[in-house]
Amino acid sequence: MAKEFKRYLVTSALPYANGPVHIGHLAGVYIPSDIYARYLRLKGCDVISVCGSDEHGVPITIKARKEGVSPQQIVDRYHELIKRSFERLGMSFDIYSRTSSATHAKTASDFFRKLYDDGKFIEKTSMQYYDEEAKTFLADRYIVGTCPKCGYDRAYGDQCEKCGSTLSPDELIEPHSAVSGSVPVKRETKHWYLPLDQYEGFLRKWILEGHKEWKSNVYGQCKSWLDGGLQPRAVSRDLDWGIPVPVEGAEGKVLYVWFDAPIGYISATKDLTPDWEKYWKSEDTKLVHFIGKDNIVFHCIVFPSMLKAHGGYILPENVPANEFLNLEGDKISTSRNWAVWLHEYLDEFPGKEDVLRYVLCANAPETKDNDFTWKDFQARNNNELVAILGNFVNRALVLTKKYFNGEVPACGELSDYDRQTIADVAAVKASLESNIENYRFREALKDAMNVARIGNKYLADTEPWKVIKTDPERVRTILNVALQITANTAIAIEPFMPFSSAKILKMLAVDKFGWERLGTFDLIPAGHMIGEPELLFEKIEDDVIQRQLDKLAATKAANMAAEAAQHVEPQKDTIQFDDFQKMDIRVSTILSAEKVAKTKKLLKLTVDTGIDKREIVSGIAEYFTPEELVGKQVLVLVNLAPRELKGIFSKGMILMAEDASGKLRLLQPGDTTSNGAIVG
Ligand code: B3M
Ligand code: ZN
Repeated sequence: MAKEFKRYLVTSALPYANGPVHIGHLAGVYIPSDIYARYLRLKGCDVISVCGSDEHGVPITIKARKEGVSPQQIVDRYHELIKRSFERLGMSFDIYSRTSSATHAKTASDFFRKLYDDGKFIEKTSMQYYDEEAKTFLADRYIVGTCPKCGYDRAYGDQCEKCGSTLSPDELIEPHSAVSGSVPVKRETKHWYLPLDQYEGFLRKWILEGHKEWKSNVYGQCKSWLDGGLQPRAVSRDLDWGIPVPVEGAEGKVLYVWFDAPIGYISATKDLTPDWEKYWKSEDTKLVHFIGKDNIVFHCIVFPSMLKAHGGYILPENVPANEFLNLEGDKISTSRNWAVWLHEYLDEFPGKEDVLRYVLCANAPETKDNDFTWKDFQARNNNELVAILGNFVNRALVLTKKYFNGEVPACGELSDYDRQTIADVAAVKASLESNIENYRFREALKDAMNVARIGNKYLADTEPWKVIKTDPERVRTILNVALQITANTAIAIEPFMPFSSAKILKMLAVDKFGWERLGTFDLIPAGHMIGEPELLFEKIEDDVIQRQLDKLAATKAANMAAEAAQHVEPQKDTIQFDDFQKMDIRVSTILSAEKVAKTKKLLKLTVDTGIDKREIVSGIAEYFTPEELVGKQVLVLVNLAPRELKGIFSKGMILMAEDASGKLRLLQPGDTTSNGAIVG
């Protein structure tokens, strides 16, 4: 029998305030958590939902250095952007706090100090990488090198972004400073460690025995961490940005960001309510952490061990972490700008907040990584939201307006089909509740949409627009039932699409219903006057999607160019001057150009080399059109042995520059030069 709880504490991973939020964050963490919190509120539960910006950590200080501003300026910029974006998307946190707040500084430092005073830490002096140029120790992302697992040459000291491995700076091959680029030296430094190994027994019992119901991706990751054996983990860093370690002699040291950030949930709750302790310290509270899979170890192993070490706090009842969302088949990446940024979406798709909420829930990576494509976004909007939900609601309201001047008609004798339809809608509730309460939000969304699907089919089957001619009394019943289903739809979709739910209630001219009314059919009384119908959703046309695809294509091209610029072919073997002297390179003008039939890459060029006019076949058709080339002066290697290509006698070679991405560029003399001029 599932334990009954008196209240709920819902936390959502605190986004780093070093960049905007993107669709991967939303699908992984924030949409699920908002659905869950909204549902509990609708049911009248005592629930608080807390979130806030995670404002410490090395990525923020690196960005600040790059931009020549202070870390505080970085976090102020992104805290506001993220907070505003969440509000615009209808994220209904009860508080969106931040870890640079005074409450958090005190809460986190007191938390550390208690563990310190209770002797829960190990103090250890070790040799750590130090950048003598920048005069700073190199923690986590401050040090880069080659990943020992996959060979990626820009792996960080704490993690390889390419293969996802958790690393330590000592594992990096050819480590160098991300601050100055210099090769670091080792320097002695003292830090405090949480001896996670001492909590293995507690964690095994609490998770592996006590929470077999956790999602398999979460349970599995916890099991492998525990089976791998836990090591003491440093909870302080040599940094000047963060919460100072509250111990004498710890100048220049701050709390490790992953020690302080989860405590941010507690400090946010303190800022929200003086009753914060009943949420964090009572076994009658159900604590649920919504996170992405890369945060599982911190929320299931590290933070619970901290709470256990501190004492007096409850532990999470569930941590329904999602996997990752990809974008158009590629991993979403902030550094490569490969993302759909929430604030840009909101600006480019005004009024379509619920479309994004719907698509990201329908496609959520709940058990495995999943892919977001703009084509799927368009299809779900047009074929599901417009064609089913929007169409049903619009018909029910417009027909009531048309046939009864907006007055809700009385319901007459119900037919068997009417009764079956009503029973089908009522039956949705149990499945919808079970799916939400078990964090199966994709399935829950299908249930919620089923209410509209049933309503849509009911109108299509009963055809009131035909029956009105012969039996207006019957139409009164049909539309009364349809309007009750419309009101049920508003309740069922509220956790998922709050904006559309509110629009339906406004068109029905009724106030918000409680969850307990879902599945009832006396929601809209006869005689009630409905409001003005308006379209809930509009079709998204191909050109709108193409613009987004073009934007991503431009990003990809920019990334390839940037990648290429960073990757230069190593120099070839040394040659003698005489070897070079053998080559005869002349300035030449391209007189004509045409595609070589039945080939994709070849162009036949007629070139004036100053010596003669000759034909040259060149494999550049994928980079240049014939029109682009005619009249251009280029450099030609004229004494290359002639070759026959596709029946054409090619005498010479046009010199090109090819970067690592394979893109070709013409090599041209800066000023117009006479054909035949010798290049040497
Ligand atoms: N700031 C977000 C991330 O790892 C991290 C979550 C903290 S939750 C306490 O993407
Ligand atoms: Zn790697």
